[in-house]
Amino acid sequence: MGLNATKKIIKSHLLDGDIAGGKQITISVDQTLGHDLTGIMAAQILESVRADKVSAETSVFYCDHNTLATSSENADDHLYLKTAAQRFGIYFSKPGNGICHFLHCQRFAMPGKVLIGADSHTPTSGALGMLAIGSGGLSVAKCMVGEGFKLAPPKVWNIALTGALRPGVSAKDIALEALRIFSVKGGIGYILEFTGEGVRSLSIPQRATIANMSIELGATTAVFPSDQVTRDFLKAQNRERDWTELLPDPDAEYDKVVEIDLGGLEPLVAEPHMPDLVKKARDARNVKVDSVFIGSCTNASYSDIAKAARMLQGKKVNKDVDLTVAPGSRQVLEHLVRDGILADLVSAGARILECSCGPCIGIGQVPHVNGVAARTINRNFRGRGGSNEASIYLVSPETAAATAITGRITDPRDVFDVDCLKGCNEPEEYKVDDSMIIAPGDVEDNLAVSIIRGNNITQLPERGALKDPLKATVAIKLGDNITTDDIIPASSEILRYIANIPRFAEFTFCYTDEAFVDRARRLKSSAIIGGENYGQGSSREHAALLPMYLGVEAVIAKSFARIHKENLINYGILPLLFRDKDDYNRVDADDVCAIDDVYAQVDKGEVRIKVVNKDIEFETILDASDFDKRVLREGGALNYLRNKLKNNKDVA
Ligand code: MIC
Ligand code: SF4
Repeated sequence: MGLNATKKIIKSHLLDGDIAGGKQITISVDQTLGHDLTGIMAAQILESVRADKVSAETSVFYCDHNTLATSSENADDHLYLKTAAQRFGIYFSKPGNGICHFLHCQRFAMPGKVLIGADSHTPTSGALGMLAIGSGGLSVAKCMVGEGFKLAPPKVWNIALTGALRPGVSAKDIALEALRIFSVKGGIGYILEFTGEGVRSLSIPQRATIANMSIELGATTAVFPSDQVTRDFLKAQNRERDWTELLPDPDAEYDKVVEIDLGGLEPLVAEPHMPDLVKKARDARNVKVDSVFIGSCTNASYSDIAKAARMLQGKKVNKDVDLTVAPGSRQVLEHLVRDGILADLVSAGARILECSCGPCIGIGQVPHVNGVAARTINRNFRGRGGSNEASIYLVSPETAAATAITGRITDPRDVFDVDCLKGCNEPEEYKVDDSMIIAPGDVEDNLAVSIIRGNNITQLPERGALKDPLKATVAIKLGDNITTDDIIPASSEILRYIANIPRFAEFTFCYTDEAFVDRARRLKSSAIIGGENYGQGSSREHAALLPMYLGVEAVIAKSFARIHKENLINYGILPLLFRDKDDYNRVDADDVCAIDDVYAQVDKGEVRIKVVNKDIEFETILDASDFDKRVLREGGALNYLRNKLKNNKDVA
């Protein structure tokens, strides 16, 4: 049997383990990325473990999330990130240059290579036939200094696309359709590999939209083939030399196969507050909307915005709607300006924002209380847009434009002759200008650069080895699908303290349970009870680091999202699974959980919990590799890395 495209990449990068076996494998890493939230963390880690220069082929820090700098803390963070990039030999993309995933596809992504990024939407680069996986800053920092990336045994799910999209139906609708069918948990444990004649009809930005939202399905990543479309895109970016073909063997095997007929799709929306609450746009037509946003790493390409602009040409944005547009990168913006498309948008009444994440993460354009927004972004969790009371609908650029005109969720085909969108394609040749990227080579002596650390940037908290025995009181009991935005919410007000752990920690679970922080502090040693898919969403490792800082020793849940589980292990918190999910009902907030012989039980992967105050016991599973168990015993990956780099230096 032949190999699929995913396994071809894994095979060529395999450092340890067997691609056909059921155990964790280790792969080598060619590229890494981080940004002004997660990259700060990665830089703090590199400093804390006294790393020299990074050794990955290409490492990039993008300044794209907190670019508004509404406070001096943000500006301090940017200066820290820039100087740390220069010190450690990392590319630095200046604010305004664009959103990390967008820019990575344009300027760095390469077929057949492995990218590990400190952001959950790193899979976007899978559009170019890369294996691009999101992880926490700590795991990414490890890859930067030459450690391989550890991956659960990969199961590959083939999504075969047949037919072609009809006008007015968008790549976003393919992602939403997949969410409708498979849910936010459907992809857990899988790498999605897209094949079929339908793929050939999709441009790289369209493939990027789909790969981007693979994380919303819970998947590890998504891989597209590298074909003539990929070659043409790289040529248009003046990077044809980076192209290699990557196709599955004709007799490639997959763990699962499904087919989606693109010709049968309709414009869709995801209702608040989960990306899988999908229905037809026409069935949501009574929803009145106050604001519309076209942008984010999912939908801010030239063709996305050109289509929306074509629909708005000669029309006005509805009087009750606020329309904002943020192009994905400066390259996109420049093409829109040169082609007069921006003028059409401005004349229709759109407000143009800078090329950054912005409203997607509540940095600007926070909806009013109980406001309703339609956005082309990828997640609509409660609180995501900076307000816990707002409702966000996920839509395509075409649906966004139609909605901006009517003031209600609108299927684009109901207000526009969508056949006229056919000519809105990507430019044949992009205007390439990397002057907003500072390359490592632009600095004479990297090791001589001093990192500028503003007052807001604290040292990372340290913790000792895993306690044995362990006693922890349940500080909070939660339901299913708890997101990292629930654990530590976004918005500029909160994220200004991203590098100041004691201040940032004050916001832990602030929307869910205002008393959590005080309780956890008082308890000193605590546990969290979660339902299914605990920690879904972003790679925000502060969702593990802050609980660790507040004394959380274990999270006991029905299931975990992959990146968050990695982050828990990295920060020395035990991620335990209820063996019998009904035991979830037997343990409550304030119960005292005790674990004896912790090291022995961790090694066995089976941990028995005694609920002291109820005199009951139940079994949990620690589904972790031998390496992860070692990291847990050492009290987390920071301790592990510190010890390892110190030993390497001692030997040298
Ligand atoms: C997000 O979309 O939630 C973010 C902000 O990009 C995060 C990164 C972070 O929380 O720092 C992500 O997706 O990983
Ligand atoms: Fe930025 Fe939003 Fe994409 Fe996260 S999902 S990288 S916040 S645009």
